[in-house]
Amino acid sequence: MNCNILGAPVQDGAGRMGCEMGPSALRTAGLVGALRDLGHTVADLGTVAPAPVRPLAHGNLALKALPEISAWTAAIADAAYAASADAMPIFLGGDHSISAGTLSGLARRAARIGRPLFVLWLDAHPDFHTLDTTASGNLHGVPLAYASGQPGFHGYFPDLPQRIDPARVCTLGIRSVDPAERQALRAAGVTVHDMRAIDEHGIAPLLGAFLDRVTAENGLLHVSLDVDFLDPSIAPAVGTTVPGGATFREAHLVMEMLSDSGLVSSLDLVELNPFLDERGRTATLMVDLTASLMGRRIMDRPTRSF
Ligand code: HAR
Ligand code: MN
Ligand code: MN
Repeated sequence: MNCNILGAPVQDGAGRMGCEMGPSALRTAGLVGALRDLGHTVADLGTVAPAPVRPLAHGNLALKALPEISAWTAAIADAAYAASADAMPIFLGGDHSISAGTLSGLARRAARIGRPLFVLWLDAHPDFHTLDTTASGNLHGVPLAYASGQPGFHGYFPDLPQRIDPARVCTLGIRSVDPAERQALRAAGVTVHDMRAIDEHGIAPLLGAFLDRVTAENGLLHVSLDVDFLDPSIAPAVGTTVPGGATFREAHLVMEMLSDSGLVSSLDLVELNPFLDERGRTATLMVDLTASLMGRRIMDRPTRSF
């Protein structure tokens, strides 16, 4: 496969600094080499340049860095559209606000080629706040709401070329949801597989059912992997740790099943804060998970097994 690597060193969407170093840490942990070892052709397209910032005033006074994140979203959307023309893009965050841009650009690409875009959101959080409902004001908490056309972004974030149907979004690993998000997720029809569902059923059947839906509609599949999907004991380098996350094997199993499916057309690696890491172990784990997604195997498995 041909892969396009693109850095999006955004940190203003998170509550603390450090995600700006995410792309460097993922490169240092050997992302490009790992992909090449698996036989992929990799182009490192470098770093997205932010668009000019213009002043924006909003009634929610808690909002932080709205002009900056709005500008980043415009730049990243254009870059994502371009990077998805001829290859599988892998976006290196940066906090999760970058997905406002990646999802926008990828939705435009999917519409252009006439296929539905599905999203697998691997995260402790659904990131389904609007500009009006976020209480923290941290804009890494809004990208999924924005990209799926929830109200209140007009005039503040770039107008979406194409919204993602929330019925084609599956969130997995969720364990921190604010009341306004809970209500909006239900109303919009997003599939939410929280950690309790994973405990009760196991992660494989939940993911398998979603992949069957993508297959049935001949969809494209974007995967957005937030570091805090993982349990903090294995992935400490994130500003918003939540206990009770995915285990090492649950995370690799998700990636292995995604690889078997052959459905994944784009990937975000987000929220890595190298300032909080322990000797690079979280960056290394994110690279290893990407390798599993891109075909690394313990043993050969000739047929799909779920
Ligand atoms: N829901 C909380 C808020 O809006 C926490 C959002 C945290 N988001 C991320 N990415 N870290 O998932 O502030
Ligand atoms: Mn997130
Ligand atoms: Mn999160």
